[in-house]
Amino acid sequence: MTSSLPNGQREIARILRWNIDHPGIIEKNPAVDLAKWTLEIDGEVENPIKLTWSDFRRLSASDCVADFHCVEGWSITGCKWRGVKLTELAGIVQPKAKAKYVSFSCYDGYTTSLGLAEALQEHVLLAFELNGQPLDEALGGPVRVVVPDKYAYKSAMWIKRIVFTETRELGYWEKKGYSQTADVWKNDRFAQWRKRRF
Ligand SMILES: Nc1nc2c(c(=O)[nH]1)N[C@H]1C(S)=C(S)[C@@H](COP(=O)(O)O)O[C@H]1N2
Ligand SMILES: [Mo]
Repeated sequence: MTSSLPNGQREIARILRWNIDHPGIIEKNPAVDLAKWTLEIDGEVENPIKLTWSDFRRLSASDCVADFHCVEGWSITGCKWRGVKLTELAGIVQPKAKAKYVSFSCYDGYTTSLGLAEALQEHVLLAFELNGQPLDEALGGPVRVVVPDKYAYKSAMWIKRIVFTETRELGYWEKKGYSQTADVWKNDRFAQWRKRRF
């Protein structure tokens, strides 16, 4: 994987991840107590749910190895994530036919969104482990979304709520002119209006 980074990306060492200052972070590391942690999944679904930590950990888990690409140009290769597939959760809540998008909101107030088909790709995970360790709070623990092949601003840390919607809600970075689709293999970084302005 190291030999095939997308255009405009350079590899950095895994250890540096903890030192990067993310301008996107609204409030650094919202401490989420596992006893109080909940994940709500609702919107245009047949069976809205609110999971506690023990509910969530009873769901079957899967592994995914993927490179991680920030839109600012750094990549970390070979991240070994373990988590619950979003398709698994969608199977429980049953999105209605009119659900076309998925919005993610986080314990730090951050938001992002995906098209339904993008969100329901098999490799999209709600990760609770990275490289065999419980996911560090600084990297989005206890649970974050991981969306391989999209710039990392789509991979919401400290996930709190997932809402299936009929229309697209723009997230924190998307409102500032970053791409809604964010496909790393197409160098798809900015919204059209932002490309015209800069
Ligand atoms: N809740 C939340 N999720 C977020 C962000 C954020 O500020 N808040 N920043 C995004 C951006 S821009 C990046 S690069 C990655 C950083 O993830 P990492 O700390 O695991 O490298 O998280 C993404 N998810
Ligand atoms: Mo980023």
